[in-house]
Amino acid sequence: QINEAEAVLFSVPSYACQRRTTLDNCNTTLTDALSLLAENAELSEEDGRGVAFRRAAAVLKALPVRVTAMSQLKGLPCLGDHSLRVIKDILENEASSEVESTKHSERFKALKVLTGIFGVGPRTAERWIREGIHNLHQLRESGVTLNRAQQAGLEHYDDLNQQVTKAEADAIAEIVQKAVDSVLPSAQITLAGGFRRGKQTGHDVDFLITHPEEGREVGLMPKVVSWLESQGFLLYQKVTRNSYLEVNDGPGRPSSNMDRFERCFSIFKLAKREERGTKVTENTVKTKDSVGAHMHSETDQSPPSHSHELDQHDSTNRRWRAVRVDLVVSPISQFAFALLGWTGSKLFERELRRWAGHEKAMSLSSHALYDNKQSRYLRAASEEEIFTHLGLEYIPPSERNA
Ligand code: DCP
Ligand code: MG
Repeated sequence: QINEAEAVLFSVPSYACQRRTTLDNCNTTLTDALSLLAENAELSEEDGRGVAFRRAAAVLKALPVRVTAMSQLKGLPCLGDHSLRVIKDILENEASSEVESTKHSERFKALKVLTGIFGVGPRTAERWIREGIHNLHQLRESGVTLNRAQQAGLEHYDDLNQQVTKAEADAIAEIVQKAVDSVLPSAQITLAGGFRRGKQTGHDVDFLITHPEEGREVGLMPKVVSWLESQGFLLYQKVTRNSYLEVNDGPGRPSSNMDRFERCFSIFKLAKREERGTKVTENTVKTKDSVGAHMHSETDQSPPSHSHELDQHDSTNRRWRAVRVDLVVSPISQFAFALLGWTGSKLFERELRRWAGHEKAMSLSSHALYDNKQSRYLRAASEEEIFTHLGLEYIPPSERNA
């Protein structure tokens, strides 16, 4: 038993962007529990509750020791009554009854399965549940109309719900680099998202693309996508156009947190490791008989041989797998903001924007930083400069895992 005197008290600043949060988490039991409640709230479109649980979990992730007694939590920020109740339950009884009943509830399970389909958000899932659709089988039988993204999501459900490894992310980086080199030499790609924070797995792979000369990046996305498509690397793609400079809310009036870069949501057809071998670029791109050819969709449609059947239905006998990839093109003048905005974690991003707005009277987006008091934009050529503008100590990507 630990008494008050032995309990070590920690001083934790209240914004996640003021803290260093590595991937070493001493409190996974507690943070998993709080994250599950956060997820449930988000799936139920109760975003306020979701954020509260996320913030509480993030405080525990930042602690250098495992919490074993409530007394250790004294003075810590962001721990509301509800989160404290859950933590207490787990410390005293090994498990929280609320977490357990949520985890096993039909509603939560159905929301998880349905939103696990690429292209399906909480609102669509909720509607389907009301129509009695709780799983993929019922969805397939229901005859509801799916959009193109959802069709691809359903088709590649198992692959897309299997974590992407760092090795796979690196293999995709090689392909994207090759694509960019082919259509605009000296354009640069940067791995962002969780992998940039040092995670070994992720739900997708995020890339930023830019060019050192402002303006040269214009029109780049369609060319990159065409190249990838022509090489048989894409199972699905949808490019959304940059509308940052469009009429209604130009730079002076940022209307939402959504950023407006040219962005491609895609599903890659990635050769499996055995097939990729060590020379992925040579195999997949140059050689006709190699994996690149297998990756061509026409090849897929052709002779329905026995092995082809296996190819389609049994992932262990397939030579490729589907991986979600996001591509974002940014002009170099906005690149530091794009990089900061696309590195995450999601909570870290949210906290940066909250800090900027509430503490500094500034508006931060993935495009720019606006100082409301000086009524002007603050330029930055690096993430470090943005932290400096914000009056924050620089936190490197590996410590943004809030
Ligand atoms: N991002 C954001 N707002 C969006 C889209 C993305 O703030 N509308 C940022 C925060 C994320 C990063 O971009 O960290 C990438 O988004 P992901 O959903 O891919 O998140 P991660 O890469 O952190 O997680 P995972 O490892 O599961 O892919
Ligand atoms: Mg990601």
